[in-house]
Amino acid sequence: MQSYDLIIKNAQVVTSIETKYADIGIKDQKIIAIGNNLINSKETIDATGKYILPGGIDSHCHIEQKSASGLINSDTFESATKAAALGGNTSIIPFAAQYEGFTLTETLEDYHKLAKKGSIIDYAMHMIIAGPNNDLLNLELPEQIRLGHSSIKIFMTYDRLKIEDIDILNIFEKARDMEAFISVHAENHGMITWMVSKLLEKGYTHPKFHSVSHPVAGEVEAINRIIGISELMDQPVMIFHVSSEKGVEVIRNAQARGVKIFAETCVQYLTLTSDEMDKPGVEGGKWICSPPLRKTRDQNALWDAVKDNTLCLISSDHAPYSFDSNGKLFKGENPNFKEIPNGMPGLNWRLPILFDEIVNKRRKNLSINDFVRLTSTSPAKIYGLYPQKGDIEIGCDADLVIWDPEAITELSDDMVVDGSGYNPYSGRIIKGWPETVILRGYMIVFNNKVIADPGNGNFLPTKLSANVKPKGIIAHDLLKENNYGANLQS
Ligand code: DUC
Ligand code: ZN
Ligand code: ZN
Repeated sequence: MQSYDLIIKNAQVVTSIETKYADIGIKDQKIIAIGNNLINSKETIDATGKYILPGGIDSHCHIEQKSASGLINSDTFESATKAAALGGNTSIIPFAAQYEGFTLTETLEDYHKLAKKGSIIDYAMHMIIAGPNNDLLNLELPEQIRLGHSSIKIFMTYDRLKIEDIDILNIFEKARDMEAFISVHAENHGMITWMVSKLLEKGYTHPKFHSVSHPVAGEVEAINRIIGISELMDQPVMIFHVSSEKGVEVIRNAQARGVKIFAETCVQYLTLTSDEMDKPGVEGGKWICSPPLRKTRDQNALWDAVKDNTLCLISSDHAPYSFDSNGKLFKGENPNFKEIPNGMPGLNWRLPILFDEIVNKRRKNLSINDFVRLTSTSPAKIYGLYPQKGDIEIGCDADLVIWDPEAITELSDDMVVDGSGYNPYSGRIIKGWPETVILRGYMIVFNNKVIADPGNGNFLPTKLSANVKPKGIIAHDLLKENNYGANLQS
């Protein structure tokens, strides 16, 4: 008779496509049975009245990363992944940020050391490329893609990170040739720089002016530009952290005419507005992130776009800075909005808040299956982790989260285990909580306590997923083999 290491009994098993009562049998870190009345296990969990969902995958989070301002996020891989696990995640995709003057290889080695030492959950790794020189593009990149880093992030703004269109085109060409996917921070750098200087010149220094300084027009322009480049090169992209109604419109229109682009938003853009920054003193700096929080109207449009799949996943963009001289206030007690580092904590809060919005409040009539799709299955499918991650099926890693749909929690600063020391959602009362988290068959969170050790996480090498491959209908004159069109007869 089949024996198991662990059986979870009597719960409703939820995937991106169905919800059903079943027992789940686990052996050697994998799901090996889904059925009724499973028996013969070393350990059994009775999950009556609960839901079992695939572990959350937060595919956009910054951990121990050197920011454009030179400051490191207020987290270690240990603190960040504890927060992530407590928030129902079993995998993350943080960044290795390469700056001008550093090789991609040494950058990746550094971040891998940190992740290997501290992470309590599994992780893949995006590569940020900010200094795309010839050696990096021709020698390092192919090797790193081969080693399992199939995702590249580029920035169109931030002084030390942004790259010019010519470099974007070079990276797109390489990515297409070598089978990598590209994500983009799309905001117009010139517009932001100009707005900031005009506002500061007039003495508008309060945190609330951060939102004005990143105009929606800048997001729209950069999204349009990156779509044009993506179309020219037939290289699909992920547009990160879409924040505005107008940004969504551009993406929806491009998708409608057949451009293969993907877009995400983040929990903060769906649930907070720029009013958060309008608090006395510099308190509002806690909510400074880029793109900035927008208006209720934008929030509504983002939910509509989640509903119609214009936005196909929801991440946290976790990028915490403590609210003191080591973080948000590193330029002094009374900084202007531009001197406050950009970013908010979110690894711990993304899933509980979205569960409340989607499953409990039924926002836009989304379902619990949509919740799984947006927060686990889609990130796995897009970034090359599927079917190992992101689903509950025979053969998948046994990454499972037991949700109590009835638990009521008031979010507070006291709950914070990440390095920020504050909870941007403090005071919010939510229903539903990920009470038990299982990674590859081992319990890592039980009764809201982390019971795993740092170093527990495995690196997840990725390959370009078939879902995000080029369409293969590139204007054939753009192909190198055709000399970029130079030898075509008209
Ligand atoms: N914006 C980013 O682009 N990255 C990290 C945090 C932020 O606010
Ligand atoms: Zn970004
Ligand atoms: Zn980010």
